[in-house]
Amino acid sequence: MVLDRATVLFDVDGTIAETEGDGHLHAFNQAFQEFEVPWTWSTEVYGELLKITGGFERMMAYAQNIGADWALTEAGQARFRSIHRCKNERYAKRLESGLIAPRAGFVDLIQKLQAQGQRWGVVTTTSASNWQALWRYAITRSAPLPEPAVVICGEDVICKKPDPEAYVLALHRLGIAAADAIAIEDSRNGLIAARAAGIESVVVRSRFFGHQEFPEARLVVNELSELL
Ligand code: XBP
Ligand code: MG
Repeated sequence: MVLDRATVLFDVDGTIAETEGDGHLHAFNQAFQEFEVPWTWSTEVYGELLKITGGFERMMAYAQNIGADWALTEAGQARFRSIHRCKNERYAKRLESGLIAPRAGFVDLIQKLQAQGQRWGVVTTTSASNWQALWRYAITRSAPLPEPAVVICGEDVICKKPDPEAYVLALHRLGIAAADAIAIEDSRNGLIAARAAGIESVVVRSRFFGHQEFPEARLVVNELSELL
């Protein structure tokens, strides 16, 4: 069995659910419209922007790319903090409407880990509110699941993935060594973060990162159900 460690740490976006295209991207464009920012991100542009982890950081990187200096001033950044909050509210609404489901095999995998006496945790660079909305409206909608033993979100760290900080913090909070955990990620940034924390990793291919190469992964699968 590949998931042969006492604790399995899951990335969120792209790994537990395909949240980016139907969720975050749509919500970003909604927020831009509401705040009268003249930006509409296409799927192609968003695919490139996903190299930047963190929604706020992503907007700032885009502003820099297109020379929108007005967005980078102190006042501009404060406005984009509000736009980011609005994006997350719109994202939660989309989840509440039942638009996004966990990836195939996720619920079964958590139940199997529980039956085998293994713990699971969440290590993500998304905002805590986004994780809570996914947990409430998508993951536990149909089946009750054991709560994760640890949840690390974007607000918990100074440096987001590919920095290992989120994984190092998860190990610290769990009081375990890297060798006692295995991570499941969908992106190169996430894989690099987990490996830099010394954690073996499995990659599940996702819509936006499926084409990437993952030489540091222990295994690459197309669906979580392959890990059952
Ligand atoms: C993915 C991310 C996140 C989301 C947006 O995180 O980079 O930034 O796209 O979330 P992961 P926020 O794959 O580690 O779950 O807008 O809340 O930052
Ligand atoms: Mg991800």
